Amino acid sequence: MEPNTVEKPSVTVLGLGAMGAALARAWLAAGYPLTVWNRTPGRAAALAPEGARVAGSAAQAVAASTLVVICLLDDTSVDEVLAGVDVAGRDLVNLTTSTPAQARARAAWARRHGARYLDGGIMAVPPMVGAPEAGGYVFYSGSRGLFERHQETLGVPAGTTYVGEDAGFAALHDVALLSAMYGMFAGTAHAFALIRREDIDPAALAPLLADWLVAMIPAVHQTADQLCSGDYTTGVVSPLAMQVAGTPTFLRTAEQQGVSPELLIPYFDLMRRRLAEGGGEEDLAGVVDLLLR
Ligand code: FVH
Repeated sequence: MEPNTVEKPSVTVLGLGAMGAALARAWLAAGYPLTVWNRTPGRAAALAPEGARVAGSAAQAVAASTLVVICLLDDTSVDEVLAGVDVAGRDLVNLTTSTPAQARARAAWARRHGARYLDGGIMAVPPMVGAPEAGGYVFYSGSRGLFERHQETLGVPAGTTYVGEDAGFAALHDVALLSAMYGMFAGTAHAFALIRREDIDPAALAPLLADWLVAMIPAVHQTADQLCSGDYTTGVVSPLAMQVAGTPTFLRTAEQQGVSPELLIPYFDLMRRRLAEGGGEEDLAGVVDLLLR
């Protein structure tokens, strides 16, 4: 086999919590020269035996590489770490979970300070990093040219999905997917609560629940198609009128099982409102519009 003679670009990672450390280890394992910094120095020192250069300050770490990856707790910690640091000429990639507005403000801040900027939203948990088979990936948004320049390096810890020039879009996609996830977790919590006091093994319900949720996934695509076309009645197999008629059964069952309906009620209320507005022949796409303020 030909030896790999192409020099790998140097990477700096600021923040070595569970996620930052996983990212750092993925680049180290792939042979990238890596400089690390963390507020609590022990976390950086732990990576030295694996080949990382440990910077004495965030400023030194930023000075060590053109590509600087930031993975801190939140936007406030990014403020604190970058305060007074010279970022001119750097390519900042901020993987810290942020709101779209925070991401856009950070991009503007980077521009004012002479840095290029990409924002990222990580769709993975730490064990999925550096494990391509796990399917984890990161949304990126901001300069397409900058993304393409670093795509190979950024693709080492996890897959890359570029979602647009607007720096806020990675955060928006991240939050959209995670919000849907919490809706699913809410439904799952309610389902387990319903059987909690019965002689039903949660481990027996789990595969049934998981398979049912997977079977319902096509509804995501149908909703998107309906939102795109503006016709919410095409392809409807479970009309809203029928679904709303069924909601008392869900609420009575919850009551009989001694389970609070608090996770279901807000959604049922929206379904009823849409029905009252004349959406009985639709499926559930109309709920999307009711959420818009
Ligand atoms: N871990 C996960 O499952 C999720 C997966 C999806 C993406 N998130 C986001 O990734 C960011 C980092 O998360 P993390 O898991 O690494 O978080 P922690 O293990 O809690 O580490 C936090 C790091 O941030 C440093 N830090 C916090 N506050 C400050 C500050 N004021 N100044 C400087 N550094 C700060 C902390 O340093 P230390 O406590 O070790 O000194 C850690 O390095 C995050 O946005 C997730 O939402 C992870």
